[in-house]
Amino acid sequence: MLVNRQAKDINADDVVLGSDAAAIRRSFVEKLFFEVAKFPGVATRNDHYLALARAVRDRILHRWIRSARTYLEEQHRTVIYLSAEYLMGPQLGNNLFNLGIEGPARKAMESLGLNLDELIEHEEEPGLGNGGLGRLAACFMDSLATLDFPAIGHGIRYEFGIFDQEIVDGWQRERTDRWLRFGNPWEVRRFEIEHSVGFGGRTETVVDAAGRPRVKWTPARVVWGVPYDTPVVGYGTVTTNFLRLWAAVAPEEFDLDAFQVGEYWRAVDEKIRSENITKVLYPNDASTAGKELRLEQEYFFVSCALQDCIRLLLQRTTIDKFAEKFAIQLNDTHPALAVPELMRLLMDEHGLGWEDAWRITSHSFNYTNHTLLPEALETWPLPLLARLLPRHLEIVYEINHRFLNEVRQRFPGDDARLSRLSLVDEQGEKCVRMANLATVASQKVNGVAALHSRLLRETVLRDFAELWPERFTNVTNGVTPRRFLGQSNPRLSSLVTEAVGDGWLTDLDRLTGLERLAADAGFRERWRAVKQANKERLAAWLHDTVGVRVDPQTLFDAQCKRIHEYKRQQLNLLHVVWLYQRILRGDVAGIAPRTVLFAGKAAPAYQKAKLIIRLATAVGETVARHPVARELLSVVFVPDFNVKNAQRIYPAVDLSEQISTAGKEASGTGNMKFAMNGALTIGTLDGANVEIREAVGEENFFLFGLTAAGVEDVLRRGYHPRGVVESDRELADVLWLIESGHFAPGDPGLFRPLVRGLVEHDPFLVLADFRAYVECQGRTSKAWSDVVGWTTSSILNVARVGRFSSDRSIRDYVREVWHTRPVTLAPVT
Ligand code: F58
Repeated sequence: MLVNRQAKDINADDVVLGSDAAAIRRSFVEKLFFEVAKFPGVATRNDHYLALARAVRDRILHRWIRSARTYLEEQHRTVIYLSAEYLMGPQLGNNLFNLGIEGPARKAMESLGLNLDELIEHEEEPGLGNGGLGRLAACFMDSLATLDFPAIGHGIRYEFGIFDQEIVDGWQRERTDRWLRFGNPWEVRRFEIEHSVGFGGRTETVVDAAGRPRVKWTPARVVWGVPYDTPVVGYGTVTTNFLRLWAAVAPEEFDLDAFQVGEYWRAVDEKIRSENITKVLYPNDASTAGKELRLEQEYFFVSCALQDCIRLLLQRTTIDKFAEKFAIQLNDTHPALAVPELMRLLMDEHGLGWEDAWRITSHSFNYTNHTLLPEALETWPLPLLARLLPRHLEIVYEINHRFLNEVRQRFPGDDARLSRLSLVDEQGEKCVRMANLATVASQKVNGVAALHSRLLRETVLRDFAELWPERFTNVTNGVTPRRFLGQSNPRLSSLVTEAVGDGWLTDLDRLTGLERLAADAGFRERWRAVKQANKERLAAWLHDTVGVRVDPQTLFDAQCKRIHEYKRQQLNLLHVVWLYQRILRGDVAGIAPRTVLFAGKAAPAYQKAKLIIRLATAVGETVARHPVARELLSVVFVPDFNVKNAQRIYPAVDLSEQISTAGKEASGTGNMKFAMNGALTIGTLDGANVEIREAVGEENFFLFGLTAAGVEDVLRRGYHPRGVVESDRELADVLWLIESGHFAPGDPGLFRPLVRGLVEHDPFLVLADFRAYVECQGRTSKAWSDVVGWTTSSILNVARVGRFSSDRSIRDYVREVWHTRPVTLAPVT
């Protein structure tokens, strides 16, 4: 669509929205009447929520226009974040917070007889991600805007996000996430933009107008990608970036040929098939789906994103400036098809030769790896690629051919190395290794914590690190303190502000100012009171929604994350059962009364993970029935762990469980959120735990278990879990109690597969670490009884976690990877 360049006197500054209570009230009323089309008496809570959201969105769009205009005119290098997942969390509360207008909004609502908290609470979050990876993308969007870096996030507008989890009779039950059913007030659909994305078909070489040979791809099928933008407002700044999520729509309402010959169903079929591409998020968190539709999703959104970058670029300059203007970050390999897609667009659509196209491509991309687990490393079978993306496969072959020639020159005769480095895995079913593709095309490759980055260089990408050592770097993850401390823990935030002054939310290292107060008895008392109040709030919520009563005086011990064997919820449960047995024996000396909280979703097809949830609920029920045990112990499975629920939990926890098998958790980010809210960590030397422990001090961290090297050692020597059981009487008793059916009287064999799995295989060394874990938990109990010591450690944890702000991560990316500059904007009214 043509841009109308005559209309130049239209100025956003003519509109004064105001941010006081009266102005917000006025906007709210306007929105309720003229956008939501409701009036008092018929308006529902959702209508009020929509009206307020729209009023807030206007204020954000005001800033966004200032940002977008400046970026367009001044042509700054922009970060293009490509991620198949974004777990943004609820928007209203966070946007009010970042805009700094929560107070006036509250007043405005009060003046109308409405309660702001109820409206914030009403919002259903867009669950467009599985876990850590998607939430990291959202934290990065917040930090990029807050630090004034031009950035666009591209992703998929899944109509159904991650399933909602219910617990029915102790089992996980999945419900479709119909997050769009009451409307989404935050997004802006851009009707004037659409990109066509092809699938299948064939390629041929043709001669172009200039007489040069060019490849022409004629897809068998085309879908349109249409963008929906969600603005992301920085905290305390005008800068407002956006997340552009792509939805697939069929280009024709019907296949007219089919329709005309009377095949109505076949005609509609094609439309359904196209639009299915963005229907649903694959709910796997640590293994690849390997499905054709997943490949379609991945290609679909990166094609839209790159076509969109080129569209923007050509508004102001020429195609050869691509790499200068964009720094593209691949959030894992899910968007790695962007590499052959950019090559294709540059060569086939814009007429560049291979060398020029490759120079641009290889100067644009960077790749972040989030896992070393073999089952999570993406590979795509050649036949599938040949069928769905024939042109891209040709390009991948050519990249590989040129790359392997380079390797041959450096390592003549080293065929084994060649086959390890190849983009194509020739063993068994031939596949493209997406991590290799991403690495070959990137300026920088990073892991997400120091240990993970090292292991990445030493294992999965070892040969690449040998080839190009300078390409590898580490950027330790971080989390946004705005959402995870400022917004979700207002009590602690006020206390921190009182202690260290303003400004810490954008300069988290200022939390070190708390250190000196750790020795101040009065301050400790207030700190403790904040945690206590947060625990009471969580307890009340658990009572209202889950229907369980927990005692806020007990130690709140929480493990909240996806359910996976490598994260070792089973180890936690073995300890719980061990405590239970001690209580039954009357051996209660030194046991701190605890509430053990579990939360997290299991992939719907991951039977073992679902059985682990069942074990947690079963142990919880059994303990709750026992009159003595329940005085010292309670075990609660909190359903539907998502961003919204996470924000209720983090502020109220005393002890954070970060107990993955060393070497398996790339970083973890929940570990940071708990620590930032004053929980102490019990954990292994895995992922970012290593750095958290270094930061907070080893005396303020409960460490146990094998190291990554130790794990490898045990496995190399031959690990015999049965031997461990035979040498540990208490462990044998714990396993026996579970296997005996004690926790599943109606179905005594229920948990046998879990026990068998541990005793016979135990791939994640749960039993090997059992004794160390139980002993370490003994130390947590002891520490809990020392209120002064615990509170001191809690304060010191918060004081020293400044480096786990996602602002620090973003600054690291800017310095090491993106080389972009911040852009400061004039204020808006
Ligand atoms: C997570 N990965 C890591 N993947 O497990 C965690 O250690 C890290 O802190 C986090 O990334 C951020 O770096 C993760 O969440 C997924 O959810 C993928 C979704 C798509 C399929 C494969 C897993």
